Amino acid sequence: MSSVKNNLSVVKGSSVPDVSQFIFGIVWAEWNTEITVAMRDGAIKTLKAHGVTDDNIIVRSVPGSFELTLGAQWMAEATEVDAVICIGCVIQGETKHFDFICSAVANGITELNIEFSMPFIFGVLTTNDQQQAIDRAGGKHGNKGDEAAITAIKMLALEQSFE
Ligand code: DLZ
Repeated sequence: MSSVKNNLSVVKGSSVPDVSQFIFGIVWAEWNTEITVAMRDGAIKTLKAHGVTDDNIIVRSVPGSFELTLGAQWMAEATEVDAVICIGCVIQGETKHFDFICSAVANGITELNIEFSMPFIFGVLTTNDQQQAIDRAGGKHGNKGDEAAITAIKMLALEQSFE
């Protein structure tokens, strides 16, 4: 993808290297917005804390988690992103919708990783209830959006280590 990544100097000895020259995409789902916005903002904050500028963060939304795969694919095709962080929150309901959405988005994002040979991060909460989601979107169990950003950074550092 982006050619600038070939110039990256990974900081040795640091568990999370400087990735200020990489371009990151974030695709977030509008379902359970209060959760996904907190995760999205956590991911952006974490990227910036590691030196990524606003210009190198491309953010788009999709209606629901099911649409994350196609949204991320379009982003990868249309831009120079080096990694895409996919953010969603699927909460168990009374029907089987939960199972279908979770399995579709997990499989879809897995396929994108392989198809593009690029990190597409699975930042999708799959919880039994709203409270479990709140706890993981800036609550007592941290923010999975932050963790998704760190995962993207670490995968790019891993890729760099093979070049
Ligand atoms: C339909 C639906 C339901 C019931 N629940 C969720 C959810 O908890 N989280 C989420 O991100 N999206 C949900 N959706 C919407 C689907 O992801 C999708 O947008 C629709 O099925 C249209 O394809």
